[in-house]
Amino acid sequence: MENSLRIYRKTIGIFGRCNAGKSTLLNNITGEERAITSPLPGTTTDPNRRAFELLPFGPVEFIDTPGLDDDSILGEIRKAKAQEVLKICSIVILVGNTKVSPGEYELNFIEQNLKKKTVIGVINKVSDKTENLELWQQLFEKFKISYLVHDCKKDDGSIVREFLVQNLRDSLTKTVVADIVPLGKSVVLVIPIDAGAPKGRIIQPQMLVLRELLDNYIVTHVVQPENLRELLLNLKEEPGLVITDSQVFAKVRDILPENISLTSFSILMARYRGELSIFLEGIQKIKRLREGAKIGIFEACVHHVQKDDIGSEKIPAILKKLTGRNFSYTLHKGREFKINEKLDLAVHCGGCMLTNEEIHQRIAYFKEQGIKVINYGMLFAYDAGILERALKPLGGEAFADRFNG
Ligand SMILES: Nc1nc2c(ncn2[C@@H]2O[C@H](COP(=O)(O)OP(=O)(O)OP(=O)(O)O)[C@@H](O)[C@H]2O)c(=O)[nH]1
Ligand SMILES: [Mg+2]
Repeated sequence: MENSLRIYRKTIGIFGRCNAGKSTLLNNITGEERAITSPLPGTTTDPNRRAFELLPFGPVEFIDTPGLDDDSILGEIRKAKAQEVLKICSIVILVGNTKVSPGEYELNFIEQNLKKKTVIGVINKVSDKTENLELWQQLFEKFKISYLVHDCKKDDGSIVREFLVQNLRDSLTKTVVADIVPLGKSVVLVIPIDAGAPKGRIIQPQMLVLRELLDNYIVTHVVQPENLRELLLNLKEEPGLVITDSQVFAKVRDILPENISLTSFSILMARYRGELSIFLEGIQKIKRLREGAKIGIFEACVHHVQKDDIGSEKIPAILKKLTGRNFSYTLHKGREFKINEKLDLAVHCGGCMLTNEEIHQRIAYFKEQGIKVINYGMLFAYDAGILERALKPLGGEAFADRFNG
C-alpha cells in the first residue's frame, strides 16, 4: 500500500485540539492500533502518515497531527508542522470531542480552510455531556460542514469509513489515458529498463497507465526501446498510440513512422494534473534565459546518483545544448520543499513520488514567485524536436502556436 500510486491518492489530514481523539480516530478508521493515544494532551508530537485503501473510493493517505492548541515548550514547532501538513491536504477532518465545547481554535481552523478544502467534521463521543454535543453540532451546521457523531471506543471503524466515502465521492479521479486511445486500436508502451530503473518494479506513472488500459480492455504491448522495431514489424495493424518514457524520446522518434501518434508518460501525467499550459510557458522561457541564470532542478525521489544522472548531468547538458549558455544550478531532492533563492527557471521531475496536492502546492509557489517551470518529460520532447507531435494526441493543436517561442 505504501507503494500505491501517489497521484491517485488523496491526502486527508486529521486536525483538532490536543486530546480531541485524533489518533484514536485514525486507529479506529484503519483498524490498527499503530498511533499512540493517551489521556495526556500532546501525545502526538509529529505528523504521522498512514496509507490506506479506502474502498470503494480508492487509495488515501491519512496524516494524524499534533493538537492545534499544543502549548508545550515545543508547541510552536509542532503547530508549524501541522500548518505544513495542512498545505498538502485537499481534505481535512476536524475532530471535536464532547468533553469540551468548541472554541476559537475550531473557528479559526474552519475559516482558514473552508473555501480551499473539503472540510469534514467528526465529533468524538468522549463524554455524555449533551450540551457540548449540541454546541459541536451547531458549529458544523452553521458552516454547512458534513459531520458524524461517533464513539471510537464503541463504534466500528466501518461507520467512519462509509461516512468518508460518501463525502469524498465527488472528488473521484478522472482518466489518465483511456480517453485518447482511438477506438479499437492497440497501445504500445516503451519502458527502458536502465540503471536508473528501480529493481523488480516499473515506476508509478507506467503502472498507472498500464492499469487503466487493462481496466478498459485496450490491447497493450509493452517493450523496451530495443524491441520496438521488431514489435512494429510483427503487428498486423498499426497501434493507435505509442507512449514512451521521455528519456528515450529521440530513440523512439527515429524508429516510429511519423503517422503514428506518440506521447510520453510524463506528458500524460502533466495533462492529468492540469499543468500542460504552465509547462509550455516554461518551455518558451528556455531560449530567453540569460548567461548565468539560476536554475533549480527538483527531484522528488531520493536515489543515489548514477552515471548520466538526469538531474545533475542530463538536464544541464540539454539546456547548454539548446541555448549555448552556461547557467548556475541548484539540485533539490526529496519531498521537503524549501527554496531560499530567486530562480529564473524550475525544472521538475514527473513528481510520481508526490501526491497531487504536493505537486499543486509547488506549482502554486512557482506561480506566486513568477518562476517559470517545466517538467523533465516536456524538456526531453522539446530537445528531441517532437514536443508538438507529443502533445498532438492530447488535443495538442491548441498549443501549436506556442512551440517556437
Ligand atoms: N470514550 C471515548 N474516548 C475516546 C474517544 N476518542 C478518544 N478517546 C480517548 O481520548 C483520549 C485522547 O485520545 P487521543 O487519540 O490520544 O487524542 P489526540 O487528539 O490524538 O491527542 P494529541 O495527540 O495529544 O493531540 C484517549 O484517552 C482516548 O482513549 C471516543 O470516541 N470515545
Ligand atoms: Mg494524537
